[in-house]
Amino acid sequence: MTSSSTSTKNPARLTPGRHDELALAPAKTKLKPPSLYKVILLNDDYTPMDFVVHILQVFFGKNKEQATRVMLQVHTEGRGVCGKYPADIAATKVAQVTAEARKHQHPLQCVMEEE
Ligand code: TYC
Repeated sequence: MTSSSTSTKNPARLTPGRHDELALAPAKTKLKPPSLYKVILLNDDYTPMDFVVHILQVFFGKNKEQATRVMLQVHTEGRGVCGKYPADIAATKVAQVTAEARKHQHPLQCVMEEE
């Protein structure tokens, strides 16, 4: 690199006295919290209850009692909320749960819905 700070190759960057024009815009002050998405398990007739409880413990941080409660809600009502997350995290959970279910050849369905 041979050019010095007085080079004329890039006047906008290097001309003294113009650095104010290059300043970063002020930081945004009105940050909105990210939209949340519900991750939902759907009932089916084939996935074992124990497997659903395992999924809720491993991927949604539930203890055995909490996981059993959600599993039974899905079993009796058809669907249940596992948790609420920003979009990218919710999508990752859906993909992880679906992959784990297919690996064990269970038809378990997991979806996300905006709150
Ligand atoms: N209905 C399933 C059974 O009787 C249990 C089950 C619960 C399946 C929750 C899916 O998301 C589910 N084995």
